[in-house]
Amino acid sequence: LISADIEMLLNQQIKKEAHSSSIYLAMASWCDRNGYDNSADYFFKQAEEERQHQLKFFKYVLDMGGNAVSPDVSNIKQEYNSFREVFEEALEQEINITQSIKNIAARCYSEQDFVTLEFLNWFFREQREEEYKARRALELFDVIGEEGTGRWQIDKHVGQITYSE
Ligand code: OFO
Repeated sequence: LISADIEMLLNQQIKKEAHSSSIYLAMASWCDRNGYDNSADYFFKQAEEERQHQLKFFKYVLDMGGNAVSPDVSNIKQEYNSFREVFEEALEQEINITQSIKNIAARCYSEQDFVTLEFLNWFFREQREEEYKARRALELFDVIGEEGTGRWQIDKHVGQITYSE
């Protein structure tokens, strides 16, 4: 069983993961429309992963006897000022998500909910990877530079980002 407080925090997280998924879908659309096909693929994949995260939280709440609420998602930004801005916001998004999961874990500690804490561990590992990939993508803008065919090169390398522990 989970407490009403944890249930509320997990439902907020379900909404955040759904929101993330929609943000990434908008980023995929922007990248595709602007000729950055590899980056579009990268964001399609991220959108899919966030959807899976949403479902993982959703099922956990139900498995623990709680009420999982299907979230409303609104206010998705559809336009970006630059290719770089997309990746800046993607990194910011991941950092916020990590912080949000940390806040749930802090609450779990204070009420000794070790079961939910253990469940959250998977997400901390996942966030390590997601933050790494987002940071790596942003670094490409400085390492390669945006002049000339730079953005084309950046897009190409975004498609090759991998993470290993
Ligand atoms: Fe990458 O945000 Fe989900 O957990």
